[in-house]
Formats: sequence, C-alpha cells, structure tokens
Amino acid sequence: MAQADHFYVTTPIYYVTAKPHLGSLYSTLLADVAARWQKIQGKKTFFLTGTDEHGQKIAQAAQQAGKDPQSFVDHFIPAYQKVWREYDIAYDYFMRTTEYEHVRAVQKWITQLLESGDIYKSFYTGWYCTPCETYVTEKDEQVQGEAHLCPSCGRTTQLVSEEAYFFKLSAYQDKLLAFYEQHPHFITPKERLNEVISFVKAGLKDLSISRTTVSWGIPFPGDEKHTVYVWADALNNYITAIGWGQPGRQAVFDAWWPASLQIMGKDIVRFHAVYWPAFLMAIGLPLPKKLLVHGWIKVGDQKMSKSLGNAIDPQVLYEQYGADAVRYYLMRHLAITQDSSFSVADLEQAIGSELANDLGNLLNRTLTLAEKNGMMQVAADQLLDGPTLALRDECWTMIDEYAQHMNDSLFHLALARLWRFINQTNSYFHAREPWKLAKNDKKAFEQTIFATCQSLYTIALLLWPVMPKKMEQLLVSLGVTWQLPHNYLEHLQSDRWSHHFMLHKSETLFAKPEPKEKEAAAAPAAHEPSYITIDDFAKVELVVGTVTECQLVEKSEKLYRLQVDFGPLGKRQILSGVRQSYGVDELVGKQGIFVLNLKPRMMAGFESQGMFLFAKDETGKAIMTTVSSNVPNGTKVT
Ligand code: ME8
Repeated sequence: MAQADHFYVTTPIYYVTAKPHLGSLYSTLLADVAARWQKIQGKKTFFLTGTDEHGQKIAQAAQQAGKDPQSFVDHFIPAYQKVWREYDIAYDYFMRTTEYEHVRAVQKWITQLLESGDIYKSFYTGWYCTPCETYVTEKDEQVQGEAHLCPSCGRTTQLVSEEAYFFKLSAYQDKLLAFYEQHPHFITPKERLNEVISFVKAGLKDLSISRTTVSWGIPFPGDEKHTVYVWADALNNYITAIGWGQPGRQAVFDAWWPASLQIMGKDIVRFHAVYWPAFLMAIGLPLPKKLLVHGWIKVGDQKMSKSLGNAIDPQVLYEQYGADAVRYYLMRHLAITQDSSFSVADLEQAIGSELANDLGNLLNRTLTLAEKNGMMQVAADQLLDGPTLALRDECWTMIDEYAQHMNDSLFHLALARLWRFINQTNSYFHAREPWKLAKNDKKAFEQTIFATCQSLYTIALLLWPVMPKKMEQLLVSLGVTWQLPHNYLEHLQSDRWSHHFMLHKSETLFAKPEPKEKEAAAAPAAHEPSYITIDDFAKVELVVGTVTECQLVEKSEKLYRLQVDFGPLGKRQILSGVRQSYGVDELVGKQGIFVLNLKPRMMAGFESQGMFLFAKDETGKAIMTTVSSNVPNGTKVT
C-alpha cells in the first residue's frame, strides 16, 4: 500500500500521431498543479505522463507519413517534451509504451492472467472503430443505411472477425458495482460515476484483448500471431512505470501504488473506470483512489482534437503570452468538470484584468509606495487596527476555503475564491489611501504596507502550484526565499502574520497584452479573434428600443415575435429565440439594445427587422442587454 506521505498522479498517455495540442496540455497541466499542490504540503510526489505508441491508429498514421512506426513515434517525442518543459510541467517520468520494461511487464501481466483463467482464447466478430481503437458494442451501435458508425467519433466502423484472447470482464461486474458503492468519491464529478454505474449494470461482456489484424503492438506471450490490444497495453503503463512486474523494483512500486489521482478527459472514462479497475482486481492490486474526469476544450461548438484538425498549438500561446499566464487561464477559466470554449479574447482579458491589474498592480503599487517612503524593510506589526484585523480574518478564511477546493481538485473554484481575496486586499489598500497616510500618519502607513505584503505573501504561496515562476518572482520582491520540501500550507494555516519583508523592486509581473497589427495577422494559427477597426464597428447600428408587444411564434419552440419602439426611428418587428429564458410578460416594457441595420430575414414565416442582443450565462440562460437607466427610445449605443 502506498505510503501516506506519497502522492502519485497520472495523465492519459497520448497517441503520438501529431504534436501535443491544448487539450493534451490541459490534462497534463491539471496533473502538474495537483502534484505541486501536494508538494507545498510537504508530500513526496510522483507525476507520470507519456505517450501511447502502439496500435492500428499509429501504424496507419506512420504508413501515411511513409515511415516505420517506431521512427514515426520517435519523431514526435521531442515536441512533447519541449512543450512540457516550456510550460514547467514537472513530471517525474515520461512513459513510452514501446520501452522494453513496459513491454516485458505487460507480457507478464498477460501470462499471469492466462494462468489464473482470467484470459482465455475464443473468436470475436464485431464492428471496430480504428481511430478510437475500440469495438462498438451492440448497445451503442449507430446504423445509417449500410454503414455502422462509431458512437464516439461518428466515423464508419469495419466488421472484423478474428480469433482473439478475451479478458473475463463479465466476472468483475458485481465486484465493480460493490466497489463503486463502497467508494462514492471514486470519480469526480459524481455524474460520471453514475454513468459508469449504469453502464456496468447494463451488463459487461468479456473483452477482446488481442488482435491478429494489427502487427504494431506488443507480441502476445506464447502466441505470436496475436498482439496485445492497445488499451490493455496502455492502461498498464500506470503500474509498469513505477516498477510492477520488474525485477528489483517491488519496493518502489509498493511505495507509490495505488495512484492517488488519475486524470483524464471524459472520452476515456469507461476505459479507466471499468476496464482498468477490473484489470487490477484480476492481479490482486488495490484500485486508484480517485479519477478526475474533465470536460473538453472546444473551439466553437466542436471538441478540439488532432483528428478534427482544429487543434490549438500551445507553443504559439506560450510564445505570445508566456507559460504562467496560459497556465492561469486554463486553470481558472475552464471549469474542470464541464466543456469550455477556448478563446484568445478571454485569455487576453484575464491577463489584462486579473493578472496585470488585480495582482500585478497591487504588488507594483505597494513596492513603489514603500520605496518612495524609504520603507524597503517591513517589520511585522503586532497592534493591528480594525480594518487590518478584518483583512487578516479574510485571509485566514480564504486559506481554508482555497485548500478545500484544491483538495477536491476543483482548481477553478479555488482560484475564483483566491481572487476574491486579492480584490479584498485591493479594496483595503485603496480605502486606506496609503499615499496620504505616508504624509500624516506614518504608523497607519506602515501597517498598510505590512498587511498588503502579508496578503501578497499568502497569495504567492497558494498560487505557486498554478504559476510557479511568477510566484517565485513575486516572493523574491518580498525578500522571501522559496524552498521545497516544506509544508507551506501548514505554515500559512498557523501563521500569525508575523513576517518581516525585505522589499526589492522587480520587473513588472504581468504585462497587459497589447494587440498589435502583426500579432493579429498571426491570428488564424492560434485561433485568435480577427480584430475589426473602429470604422468596421461604426457600421453596426446599435440602438436602444422598448419592447411593446411579445407574441409566441407557432411554428417554433424558441422564437418570440416582438414589436419594438425606436422612438423617432419608428417601430420594428424583431424575432428573438429566447423563449426558454424569458416568459412573454417578462420582456414587454423593457428597454434593450438592438442591432437595427442587420439585413431583414424571414424566420418561421415572419420577417425579422433587426436583432435583440442577449448574453448567455453559464447555464445557457439568455440574459437581455439593457441600459442602466432609461434613455429615449432610438438612442444610439456608441
Ligand atoms: O485517448 N479537451 O489518447 P489521446 C480536453 N492514448 N482534453 C482533451 C481534448 C480536448 N479537446 N482532446 C484531448 C488516448 N484531450 C489514449 C489514452 S491512457 C491509458 C490512453 C486529452 O491522445 C484528454 O485527457 O486521444 C483526453 O482524455 C486525452 O487527451 C486523449 O488523448
């Protein structure tokens, strides 16, 4: 059983058919943040990532590239390792499933299960999806005319019949169900666990785990015609990487297994929550403590993926914005358990407003003011006044709430909570007007600088897992030496605000992104927004109007037919698809913002002569745009 102060975290191992994209970075970054979070609690961590290098998919891609599979995969590895280095992904081992130790250990796993009777030989006929490397079960089959489509990627599957070795998955159905029941927190988020339970309850068939049709794979022990099914090969990397089945490595394996956290996208949860636990049960090993299943990064409405060709290159973002800003954006603005759209505009907004303004400026103002008033040495103040005590209380409450979210791997919530505190510190700083205190109340001035430094110190330590380089830079400007191993969390939780700081002016922590003509030109590669000029914007006629009538449109479930008064510009009929969000009575009498020079178009049999503007909240509810106090109808929005 793993040692109590050990934390073992894994990412999926990626198919090496292309360079890493933002989706692969996202999973890997989650693991890095999780590991660093444990590190600042003094734990020993082992962080595993790597590449999945066997199987039909790789063999086909290699063939298309005119290469043999091994040199094809070898060629991509430096690209992965380079991106991980640039983003400060501090993995401990980079697993490649073509490495000798892994191959031998997988063969040992098979041999052991052949002996125990958990693997047996028979025949398999079924529809096989090559891009997903999986058979499509009858239940999931989607038939369109002659074609059988893969429920996961939508592509055509092939009917394959082959002699195969089977893993007795059906024998583990009850054991798996009992395990899920005893471990209700096995999967985050909970909905995913419920899906897995329903899948298992619907009945598990034995799983074909060898192929005679695929030559690029681990040779099946004792039967050279077969290779090991790529998922039986790949999943085992989580134990072979830490020494399972290898001479002399048992003690290392025992120190780390079971894994503390296994991270993956929702596309491969079934492999990790059903097959993988059953594989482990079959060799008598304990199961991982937790699976963290994240949503997809989307581009527009589509999942971003190598095969769809809409992948965003992390390298381009790194070069433009730097590692820590991108790390922060991905951790804060993609809600881990849901699908989220990536947008460069949002990324720039977050850098400008949250990193440069909220955090960077707070540090900068503090340092500048302290320097101007000859206070580069900040001594702890024991006699805190009311507002400072209140800030200190906020700080302590925040630490516990932040830690709770981080322990639950809900990093986006942790960061949102921390930012509330950053804003409280900003409010404290501004309300005290230290630039005035410096002249008339030296004591209160010093206390303000001290309290702000103490807040910044706490913020930097807690944010280190997300932005390691920038937070180390921040700590240097406070005169603090960063040193691991150290239980910084425990230190913060028992800290009585008793630090002394030696301030140093440093480079600006975060620069606001400035969209330049040249950068905008590079936009398509990084899926950046295409900027419009002020003249383009001036072409859009945005006008305030009042809704006077609202009627249902019979032919549609979504549309309302609105009559809108634009004062001197007259009345217009405007169709709006917000029936799920607003009742008929809720719009009448309201002032909103409309686009008036949109070309009229027919919608469900009615002409729409403009567009009502709405924003969608995180649940998809449309929220109408309006003006904060009434203005005459027909007023232009500029
Ligand atoms: O499935 N958004 O490899 P893979 C978020 N080799 N995450 C994404 C993503 C997106 N748009 N696209 C990919 C495999 N990912 C197998 C895994 S593990 C034993 C074997 C991430 O290269 C996400 O973690 O297709 C997803 O599960 C993984 O990449 C799939 O990577």
